[in-house]
Amino acid sequence: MAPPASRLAAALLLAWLSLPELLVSFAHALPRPGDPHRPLILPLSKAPRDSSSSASSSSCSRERDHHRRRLLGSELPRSPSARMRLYDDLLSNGYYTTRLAIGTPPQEFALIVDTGSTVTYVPCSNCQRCGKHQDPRFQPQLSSTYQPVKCNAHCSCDDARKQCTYQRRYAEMSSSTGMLGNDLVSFGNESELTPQRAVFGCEIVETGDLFSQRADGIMGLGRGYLSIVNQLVEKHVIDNSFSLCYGGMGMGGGAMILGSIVPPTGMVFSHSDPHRSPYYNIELKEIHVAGEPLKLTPSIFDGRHGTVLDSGTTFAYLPAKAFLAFRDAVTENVRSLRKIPGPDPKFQDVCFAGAGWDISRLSEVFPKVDMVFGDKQKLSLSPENYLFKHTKVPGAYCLGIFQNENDETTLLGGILVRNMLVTYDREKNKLGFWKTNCSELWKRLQDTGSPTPAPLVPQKHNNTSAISPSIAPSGLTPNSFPGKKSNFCKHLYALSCFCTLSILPE
Ligand SMILES: *C1O[C@H](CO)[C@@H](O)[C@H](O)[C@H]1NC(C)=O
Ligand SMILES: *[C@@H]1O[C@H](CO)[C@@H](O)[C@H](O)[C@H]1NC(C)=O
Ligand SMILES: *[C@@H]1O[C@H](CO)[C@@H](O)[C@H](O)[C@H]1NC(C)=O
Ligand SMILES: *[C@@H]1O[C@H](CO)[C@@H](O)[C@H](O)[C@H]1NC(C)=O
Repeated sequence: MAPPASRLAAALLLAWLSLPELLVSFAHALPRPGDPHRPLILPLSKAPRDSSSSASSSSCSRERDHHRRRLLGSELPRSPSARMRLYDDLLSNGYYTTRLAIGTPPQEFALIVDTGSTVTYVPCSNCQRCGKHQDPRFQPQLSSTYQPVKCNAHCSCDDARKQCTYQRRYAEMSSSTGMLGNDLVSFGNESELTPQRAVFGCEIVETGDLFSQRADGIMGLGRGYLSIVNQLVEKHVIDNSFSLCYGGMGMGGGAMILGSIVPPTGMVFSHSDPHRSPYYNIELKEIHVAGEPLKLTPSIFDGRHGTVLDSGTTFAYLPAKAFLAFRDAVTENVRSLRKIPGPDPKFQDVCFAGAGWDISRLSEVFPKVDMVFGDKQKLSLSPENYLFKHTKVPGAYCLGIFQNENDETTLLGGILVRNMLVTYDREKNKLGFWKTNCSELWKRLQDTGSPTPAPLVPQKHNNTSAISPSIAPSGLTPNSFPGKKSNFCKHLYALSCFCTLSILPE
């Protein structure tokens, strides 16, 4: 049910799309700090700001939509976006990170981009129990703009009843506890978005995977007051949308855009119902393997939280019946390959040897998999969206889709969206998917008039190209094989405890 205003906006958008020259002149006319060429990106340009909405939700309450429409006058208002590089890789790290700077002068962090949670947090200089991560801890005392979030009626307070605290608990003792602070957050010098004040967590205690992981912390992109997206949208500095593009198998890295983009032609959409669950859900109806629908009723993908897209989860998890049907159909279609044990004897991975080195030729060996959404929208997956490379046997690959043991939720993690631009259009309550080379997507973003790509952070290694994934931490042991154990549990727990999360002060 599109309100009239958004239909008007859609019409304007169409008109705008068909007039790229107009866009060019507008873009040049708009006074903006920084490079005037930057917004000239097609097809990945930003949408004109037809409206702004702020969708806020308390941890448990339904999402409320306030549509604060703006009349379009002679000027074409638009919101800047933050364009950020992604680093790391699914197989070596189990996650993708971005660089976020907090404070004045900025202190930089590598944060896991996580659409499945809300609070953004980094280790604090006075942390009592924090692991060794890739950057120094945040030092509030060195930031001239830092403000503690003072204790108030709406938050949990520290013992001194001075500062608000937050706590996230995950399975297996994984947890993050800390103080809420407010400071300028900056999105890198490749973003148009200027530094903005935001509430974030300064960690005092971290346990489990949050303690042992190399990344410094989490950047929460979920739905909820403390989400960085909600905060920026609340302040009307970005449109109510963001996009992630995860680099492919063997590549890693990728790109993130906070703010809206014009959806590329051919983007496949699914409705995402904010009332269905607090997570970014989609309407998954069918899965096809090699063109054949799995014999399942569509309701199987609607159990518990429904089908949830969680960028912070490594792999994908289907309800038992759907998993078994999927596994059997894939196995049936790769008869030429040899079934072998997985890299970690603790797990009963389904692996196949003899597929060869060349990732680009995997689709000649492994079947095409399609996901069918409501409205019959069909998204075709490549083998890299459901397989991961066997870490011990060259040329072998394992199913990166598992059985969800304890839960009827269909949980789709990062693997499913490798080399896919995913737009989380919170304004229009839909998620868009577009197959692309996410390594080149970033290059394309760069090639549209902006200066040569500059690393967001001074590179520690001379040789680490900013586009390529950062180097895997050395000393990766089979035991630290990412995925099922760590991220799965983490998010399984997250899915079950969303409502107990922190309360936004003010
Ligand atoms: C990396 O550095 C080494 C030695 O400094 C050099 O020989 C090599 O060409 C560099 N590689 C790239 C891709 O810049
Ligand atoms: C961005 O910042 C890096 C390091 O902070 C710097 O080397 C680079 O020149 C900057 N790039 C631009 C386009 O300002
Ligand atoms: C994507 O682009 C990168 C960089 O141009 C290239 O190395 C890689 O092979 C491409 N990946 C695919 C799947 O085409
Ligand atoms: C970077 O390059 C410089 C000069 O080429 C060299 O002295 C230094 O050891 C290199 N550092 C790393 C981390 O490779």
